Amino acid sequence: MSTTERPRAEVGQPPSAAQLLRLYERMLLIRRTEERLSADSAAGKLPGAVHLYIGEEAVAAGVCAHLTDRDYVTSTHRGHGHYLAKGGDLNAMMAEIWGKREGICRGMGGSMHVADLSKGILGANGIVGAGMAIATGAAFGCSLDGDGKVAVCFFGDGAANQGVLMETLNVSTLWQLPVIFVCENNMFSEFTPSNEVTAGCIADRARAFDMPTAEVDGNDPVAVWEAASQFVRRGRAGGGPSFIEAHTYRIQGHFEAERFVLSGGRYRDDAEIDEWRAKDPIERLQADLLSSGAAARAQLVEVNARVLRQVAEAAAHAEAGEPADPGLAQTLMFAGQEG
Ligand SMILES: Cc1ncc(C[n+]2csc(CCOP(=O)(O)OP(=O)(O)O)c2C)c(N)n1
Repeated sequence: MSTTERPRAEVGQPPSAAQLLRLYERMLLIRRTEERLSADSAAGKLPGAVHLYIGEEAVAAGVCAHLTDRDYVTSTHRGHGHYLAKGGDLNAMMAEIWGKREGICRGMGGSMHVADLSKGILGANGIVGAGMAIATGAAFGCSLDGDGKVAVCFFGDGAANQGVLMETLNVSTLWQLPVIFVCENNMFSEFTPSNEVTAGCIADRARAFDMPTAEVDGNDPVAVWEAASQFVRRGRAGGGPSFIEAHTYRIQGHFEAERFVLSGGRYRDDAEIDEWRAKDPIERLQADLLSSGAAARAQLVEVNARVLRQVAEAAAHAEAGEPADPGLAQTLMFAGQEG
């Protein structure tokens, strides 16, 4: 399947107007949150690095639209979008990134470890590729429970070169586990273009296991939504694992402030970034909503205002929070030791 084609087989119903509007709001929430994080990072207000997902929102939102709190997701070092798309609390995530006690991990994890087990968010993860084994283990649990839950594993094109991908594709196929692998091919692994470190087509690695596979335009929210709809349904019904390769682009740096480590060095042209800005998934969905009559402009303006208010409130809540308690680092190490 070409990168621009939508998967046709067993696609089922396209999203309704209400579903599209929810998708739009979720993507906008991720975008506005990260724009605020970008500004706060530049102002030196955030402890530690933040890896932003701007431009890739359609992938997390389009997939997680099909999940409930009982399903699981594993994430990456670029995890804010997955957390919010899966229904994680914005205030608690923002406070976590600010290193505050009110954070979802009491400020002990920061940006790269936002997690909420009550929502099935098994955690962002600084270890590239680590989510694959965690998601596959969660899917094994789902299959033992036998009640239709699924696990989704988000990972990057760089992570696709970790050996654990082969192990998890193998065992999930062998045991027909309800896991959906979602490779976010954003064309870079840190400062290296994907084509310098990644051989062949990533989706072919899943095809080698005869796994149902879709290659989609990851900047097309409807294409992602439709592919995920098909595969999540399949996983819930006991149809085993599946694989989505979503072609997208990282608009921001690998992390905010990357220019300080690059000290003037470049690894891509501005023209390439501009080319991808023109394929913005949120603007694309907005244009679709307006042209199809699924939403009126005033409605979208209102959604934008509501999202901006939520983000401003979350940032104010985080800024006013109490700094994390370093003593907790000792007691949160093992279950049951909490202070
Ligand atoms: C096991 C491991 N190796 C290397 C790194 C350093 N590292 C951090 S992010 C990254 C690139 C990951 O690229 P990709 O999986 O494509 O995700 P993206 O950053 O593009 O979202 C690397 C190599 C790491 N964190 N963990």
